[in-house]
This record gives sequence, structure tokens and C-alpha cells, in this order.
Amino acid sequence: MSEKPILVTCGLPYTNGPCHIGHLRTYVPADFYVRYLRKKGEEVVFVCGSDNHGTPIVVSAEAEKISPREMSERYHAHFDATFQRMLVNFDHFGMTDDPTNHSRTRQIVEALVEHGFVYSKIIKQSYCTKCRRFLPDRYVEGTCPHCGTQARGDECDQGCGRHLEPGEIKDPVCMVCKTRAELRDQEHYFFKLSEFKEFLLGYLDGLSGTLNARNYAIGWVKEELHDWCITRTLDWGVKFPGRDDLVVYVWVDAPIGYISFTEEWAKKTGNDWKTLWCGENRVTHFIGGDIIYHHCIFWPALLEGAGYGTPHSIVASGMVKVDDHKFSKSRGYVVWTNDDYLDKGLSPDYLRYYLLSYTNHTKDLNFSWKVFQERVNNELVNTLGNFVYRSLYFAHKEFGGIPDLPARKEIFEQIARSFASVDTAVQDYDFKIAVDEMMALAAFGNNYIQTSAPWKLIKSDREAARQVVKDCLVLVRALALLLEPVLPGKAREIWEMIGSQGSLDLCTLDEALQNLRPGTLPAPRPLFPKLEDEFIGEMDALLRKRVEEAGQKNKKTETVSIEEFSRLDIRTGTIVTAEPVPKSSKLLKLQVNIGEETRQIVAGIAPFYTPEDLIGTTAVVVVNLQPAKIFGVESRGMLLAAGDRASLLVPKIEVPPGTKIR
Ligand code: B3M
Ligand code: ZN
Repeated sequence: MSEKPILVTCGLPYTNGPCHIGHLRTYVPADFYVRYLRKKGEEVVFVCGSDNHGTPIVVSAEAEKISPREMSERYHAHFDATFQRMLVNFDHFGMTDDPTNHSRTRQIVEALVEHGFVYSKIIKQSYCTKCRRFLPDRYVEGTCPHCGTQARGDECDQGCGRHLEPGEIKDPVCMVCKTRAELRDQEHYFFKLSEFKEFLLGYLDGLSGTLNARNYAIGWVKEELHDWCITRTLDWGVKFPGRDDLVVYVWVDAPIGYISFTEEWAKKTGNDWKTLWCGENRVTHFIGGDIIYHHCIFWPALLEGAGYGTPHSIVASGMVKVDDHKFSKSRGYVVWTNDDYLDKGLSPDYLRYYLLSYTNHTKDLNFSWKVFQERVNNELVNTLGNFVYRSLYFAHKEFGGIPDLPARKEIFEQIARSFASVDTAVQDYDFKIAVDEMMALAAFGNNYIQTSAPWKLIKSDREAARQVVKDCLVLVRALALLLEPVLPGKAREIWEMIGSQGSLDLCTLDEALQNLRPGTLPAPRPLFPKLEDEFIGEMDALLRKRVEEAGQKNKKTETVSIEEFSRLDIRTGTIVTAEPVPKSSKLLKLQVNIGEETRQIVAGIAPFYTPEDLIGTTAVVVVNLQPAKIFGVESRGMLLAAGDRASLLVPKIEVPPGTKIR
């Protein structure tokens, strides 16, 4: 092949917790894609590794009283083993804390400095006076300055999803001791992301992959690009060149891991990593939809700034839900890959099938044990499994193996048509459609054997029955080749059962269109065990129990301290004027006297009160709520009211407006 090999990577798992179904949402499709390309004869290199740096790992290691390196090694081994069990086969699985990545990161940061893309600046940083340290990223919690949701120091994970720069978060609180943090000056280094606007717009315009990645990124670049602070006050990480007290931000050295893992792979196999990365390349990143910003904006700018080639394609997956709830470890909506699935003796192929075929790659995927059972039983067991078993069984019983005659031309044509449809879908990264097309071929086979009924036909016309059997076996072989990227384990077993020579991994799809040589076949084994109601019921009960326990635990821990309560400024306020908000049937615009000033507040109480009812009423107001615009009208505070009919809270004994609620 004259073209460069395609390099496929997957987002790197943090080494601070075990593998769950949310991880698999990205890794399984990436592995599918790699296997499929290889089935087409493409040369592909597939690398990944674990992400060892950053505060999530330091925080978790501290909690377990081990070093971050020890923690990383533990989970690195865990992910490596789990991926193998799920038949996700990387050519190399490295660690971002290994020396290759330290030196590649330093080289790239030095190149950025040299090219004038890095400057230093004194900034205000959250500092905990009790723990006596600066609070980078996840050491701090507070409110998102963009949308007002509770957020982590580096990211608005529950709200608008924006990346947050150090010092940006509002009302910062130390995550370790819950003390309110103060802001202190510190010198940090910044990457001039803002200078890459034109470059990025051009780059994104030509970026391949899924449209969600490209379109989100274009929107963000057009909105505004801020320079990125690329240093942190931590001991754990890659030291910033020339500054022993600072490490680079984890989002600098993590994607650089993609390069260093390629280097490690190249060293191991005697290849040249540079051809894969420099200039025009075929780098394809598979990522979760929550890290599009990092991969489509920050990462290409970093590469461009340092003089590397930029990624060819970015493929971003949708998120995972469990039982129609947003995936959440703390709320119990999680399926652990080992404990809840593989260790129960379930086939990795079943879960791979579900993950690939449930919905399109960019949409949210819901996992439920019931639906899982239905899909597996109806599609894999009843359609595919049934067809394969009946074909092989009948061939063995009546003809002792593969009959010596060519399969019908129509059968090969059907196979070729399926291959073409699958190929179009994979080119579009529409893996669900691709798998559906594969299964349509299985359904075709199942239908063919059912309507031709060779077990009846053989009584009147043995030759015609032989033909049907040969046709079916050719279809079975095509299915083994075509479905290998989805079901690598089962496909190999089918491959071996039809007596095919050579490793399935090394065979390409063309093989399915050649004549199938005659030979003997032993009696087949059933390959697709049905998922029984009782077992699924148990699994479902386990999930429910976990959710319930998590709910109870969260309720217990969901108390607020007096200190947190006292952050709310709640006072009495007397309503001075009230008028409807134009074009809204629910809202009233109020002027409320809260003692030292009169505030405009918008409240959704129009269905329950007329303006006359309200004027002169002294109610209770949260005064320090973030101002918001409601229907275009500014609102600076919130009236407290009880129940569905918005019963206003009023003081029992008269107090002047502005009296503090304690
Ligand atoms: N370790 C995990 C995440 O945010 C993070 C990915 C790094 S990819 C370079 O999904
Ligand atoms: Zn936000």
C-alpha cells in the first residue's frame, strides 16, 4: 500500500477508577473501526494508553494513601487487562507518566516557547488557607461563571460543559476540607490559543470524522478563544521546563501521549513514528463527546504551534445512559465492565454488539438489561445463531460437510451488495447502520434456509438440497468475515467450525466472494446461548439495589453546613410595584424594597396573584442569587414561595424590609 498507515487512537482513561460501560462506548467502536479497516486490507496502527497525571489521580491516591504512581500502575494494569477481555486489541497501550511522554511533552512545550506561543502572567488562584496550598482544577469546587451550575475547578461538568481556567470559578471551596478558598497571586504560563483562530477555522473546515465534533468546535472558535493556562501547582506530572515548582496541565501531556505511544509502538516493532504524525497524516482520534473542545481546538493548535501535523479525523461518541438516567457512578447508574458483566460469564461479543447497534455513534446510548436481553435473544440468538447452527448441522448430517459444487451467483451478489452497504455506513462513521446491514445478511440467510427447507427438499430432490446447503455455507463464511469486527470471539468460532484455513484476523473480506472449497465438517456446537429471564432479572435487581443504596447514601451526605447556609443572603423585602412581563403569562416584574435598595425581581407568580394583591406585601427574598435575564428582563434575586400555588412566605410578626433571615 502506497498510502501511510492509518493511526487510530482512543481517549485515554484516567487511572483512578475501574472500567465501566461509559468507557466502552468509545473503545468498542474504535476497535470495531480498526478491525473493519483491516478486513478491507488497510494498514492500521491502533494505540492508546492510560492518563496518569492531573488532580483526579492525585486526589484519589491521597484518599487511598498510596502514591499517584502506584495508583496509576494499578489501574493501568486493570484497563489493559479489561480491554483484552473485551477483545479491544491495541497494538500498544502506554502510560503518560512513562519517560517517552515526559520527554516528548518537554520537547513540544519547548518548541511552543521557542515559537513565541507561551507567555507568563500573574494570576489570581484559589488558595486554601487551612490546607495551605493552591487549589488546581479538581481541588476546588464552586459555581460556573458562565451558567451558574455547581462546577469543578477546571470544567462545568454538570452544566454547560465549558472548560474553566484557573481562577475563573466563582465562590471557590476547597474540595478536601470544604473551606472557602481565597484568591492569591501566582505566576503561570499561558498558551496563546487566541492567535490560532484563523488557523482553526481553516483546519476545522477540512476536518473529517463525525459532524458533532466539527460543528461544536467551529461554533466555539467563532464565539471566543481564550488563551490557556498550561501550568499547575502540583508535584505530580511533567515538570514545566525551567520551573521545578510547576507541572504542565494534564491536558497538555495527555494528548501528547498519543504521539509517545506511537513512538513506543514504533520502537517495539521497528517502524518510524514520524511518518504517522508529521505532515499530511491519517491520524484518527476516537473520543467521548465531552472532550471535543480539547481535541478539536486545543490539541490541533498545540500541534500546529509546535510544528507537527494535525489530526485528520475526530470521531466523537454520544454519552451513555443507564436505565434512561444520565450515567452516574455516585447515583448508582453504572455498569462495571468486570464486576457486573464479564465476571458474570457474559460474552464480550454480546455487549460489543449492543454498544455498536443500539444507536448511531453520536447519539446517547441507553443501557438496560431488559433491552440488552431482547436484542441479544432476538437478533444474535434467533437470527444469526439459528442460521449458522442450522446450516452447519444440516451440512454435517446429510452431506458430511461442505458439498462440492459452486454456490449460486445470486448468493454472491447478495453478499457483494451487503458489503457495499456496510462500507458506505462505516465511511460515514455510522456503525449502527453498518451492523444493521450485517445483520440483514444474517436475516437473509435465515429466511433463505427457512423458505427453501432443505430438510424437506432432500426427500424429493437431493441435488437441490445440496445447492441450498452450499449457498448457506457461503453465507455463513461471509458473515464470519463481515461480523468479525463486531463479534471477534464468535466470528472466530464460526470460522473454525466451517473449517476455514488460516487466522480470521489475517483474512480480508474478498475471501467471502471466492468459491468455498469442499471438505468434511464435524457436528456444530450452538454458539449463542440465550439470555434467560431469571438471570436478567437478577442483574436488573442488582442495578436497582445499587441505585437505591446510592440514593440513601446521597441523602445522608446531602446536608449543608452552617457556613454554606450563611453564604445565602436572605432578607425580607416589601413589594413596591408589580406589573406583567410582556408576552409572558406566568411572569411578573416586581420592584422590591430590600432595605438599602430597591431591586427588580422577576417571579413566575402571575397565575396566582394580581399586581394589586402583591403591592405592599413583605415577602422573603434571596438577595445574592446570580442576576439572570428572564424573557429579556433583568432579575436580581428570588422570592421564596411554597408549593405549586406559589404561596409567598411572609413574616409572622412585622419586621422592616431588609431584615436578615437567620
Ligand atoms: N483522561 C478522560 C476524559 O476526560 C481523559 C481523556 C484524555 S484523552 C487525551 O474523558
Ligand atoms: Zn457552566
